[in-house]
Amino acid sequence: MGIQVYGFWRSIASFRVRVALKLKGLPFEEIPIDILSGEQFEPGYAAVNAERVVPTFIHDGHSVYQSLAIIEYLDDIHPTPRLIPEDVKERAYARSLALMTIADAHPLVTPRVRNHLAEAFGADAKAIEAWGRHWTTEGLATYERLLARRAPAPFALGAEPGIADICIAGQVVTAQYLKLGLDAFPAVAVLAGRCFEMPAFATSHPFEQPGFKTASAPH
Ligand SMILES: N[C@@H](CCC(=O)N[C@@H](CS)C(=O)NCC(=O)O)C(=O)O
Repeated sequence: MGIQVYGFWRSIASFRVRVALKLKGLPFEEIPIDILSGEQFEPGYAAVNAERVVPTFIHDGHSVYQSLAIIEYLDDIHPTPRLIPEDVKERAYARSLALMTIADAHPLVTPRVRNHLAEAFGADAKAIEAWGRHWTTEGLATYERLLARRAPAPFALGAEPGIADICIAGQVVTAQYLKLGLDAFPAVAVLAGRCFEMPAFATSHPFEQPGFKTASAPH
């Protein structure tokens, strides 16, 4: 049955899973769910994912949700190359870096939050964009401070890319959506540049996905 991923071209969480699968060389089928048009709420997908978000990862019929849990699962079923270190302290540091995007910065700019800002508080497109720019900048600034304390060598945790690099690269993609420059975040820019030199990252970029070419919504 192999691996299927319900995802969306623009989804940063889907990007994280896409990169992880490609770094491990695992073939997968991506099934698009258009989260901008509300397809995540249709009964078919709502039955697949109780939270009504992407990604949903399916391995031999077994479902896993949440990009961090999915990447941990991938390390368990296919340990090479490891994306989360085995060393306890390094693993905690890798998860800390990952969660700064997964738990803190990224959830604030998802469609459900942007839609709620408009519907419950009357925020217009300009206000919602300012909101997104603010929280995305906060995320970039946190990463920049952390990379200044422990310099990439050359990736966030050492010689090979892992979950921390995947998450930082995803934060940079969000910045690209919002046309935020990275001049104030040079360490983040260099690290992301290094990541996107690798085919696993480059071919996972949202703008490289088939759905991007046919997208009618602004991005
Ligand atoms: N924390 C989740 C993120 C899930 C999530 O918010 N996904 C977004 C796309 S990146 C989504 O499906 N949003 C739908 C919505 O906001 O309505 C993960 O890392 O997998």
